[in-house]
Amino acid sequence: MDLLKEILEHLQHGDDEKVTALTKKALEEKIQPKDILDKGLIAGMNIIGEKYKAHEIFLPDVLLAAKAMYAGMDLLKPLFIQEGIPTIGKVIIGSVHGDLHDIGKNLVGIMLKGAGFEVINLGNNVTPEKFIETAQQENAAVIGMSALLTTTMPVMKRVVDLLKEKGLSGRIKIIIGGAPVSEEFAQEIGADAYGYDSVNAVETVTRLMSKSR
Ligand code: B1M
Repeated sequence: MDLLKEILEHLQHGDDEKVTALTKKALEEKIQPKDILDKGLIAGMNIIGEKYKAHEIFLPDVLLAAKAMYAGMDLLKPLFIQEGIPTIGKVIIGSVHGDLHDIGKNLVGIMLKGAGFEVINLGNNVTPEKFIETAQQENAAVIGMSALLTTTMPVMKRVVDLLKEKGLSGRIKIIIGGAPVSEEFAQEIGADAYGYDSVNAVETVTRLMSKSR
């Protein structure tokens, strides 16, 4: 079995030690970190999502798989983040209030850091007020919000509205993302942009930054 397939399998079994060992081995064999992430870790997590949806597995299984995903990501993280590059702008990121999913959002944070942005990661379950207060205090150019639940998507609109109420629209740009979110939803709520994955989020934030200068 090839290494990436093995990572995908062991991630599904929630075996973080095996995932760590295999990720190390894949790096030693010069497999690209992006391939380890996409074809091993994310692919495994997607299968977990399908199985969970089909009631073939339960929440504890998903949690264990998420732990294994983080074990692999910890090794890849430094490779995506080049040390010492000057920051090209500040971005506040977080998963919206009510949402505890943070794997995708953290991935977006890692990629943004790797691209030279200063990233302030507020974690998960972040209130609209917290997003905006922090962006103001830190003089950030962009707020990035993530939602994985259809029930938490409306929080994104509250942030957009609050920013408008405070007269900050345009000065602070908003990008949203997460599996149930779409370009149409971003337009509907008045967000500045939608990012469909972590690579696209970097391209989009770069575009937003150049507009806000
Ligand atoms: Co939950 N969960 N979960 N879960 N979970 C989903 C999202 C779900 C689709 C599973 C399913 O039913 N098939 C479903 C949501 C259904 C819906 O709303 N329509 C669901 C549910 C129902 C729940 C609970 C309600 C279950 C329960 O308690 N009964 C509960 C809610 C908790 C809460 O948030 N309040 C819950 C809990 C959990 C765990 C805690 C067990 C765990 C989260 C652990 C963690 O994050 N630390 C978990 C997980 C892991 C998942 C699945 C299986 C995987 C999510 C993930 O990490 N994907 C998920 C099923 C699925 O999505 N296939 C599911 C990998 C990650 C890399 O992808 O996050 O999409 P993703 O991020 C991508 C893009 O979306 C994008 O870039 C990333 C990289 O490509 N992106 C952005 C994300 N944010 C972005 C921001 C941007 C730009 C791009 O700009 C700022």
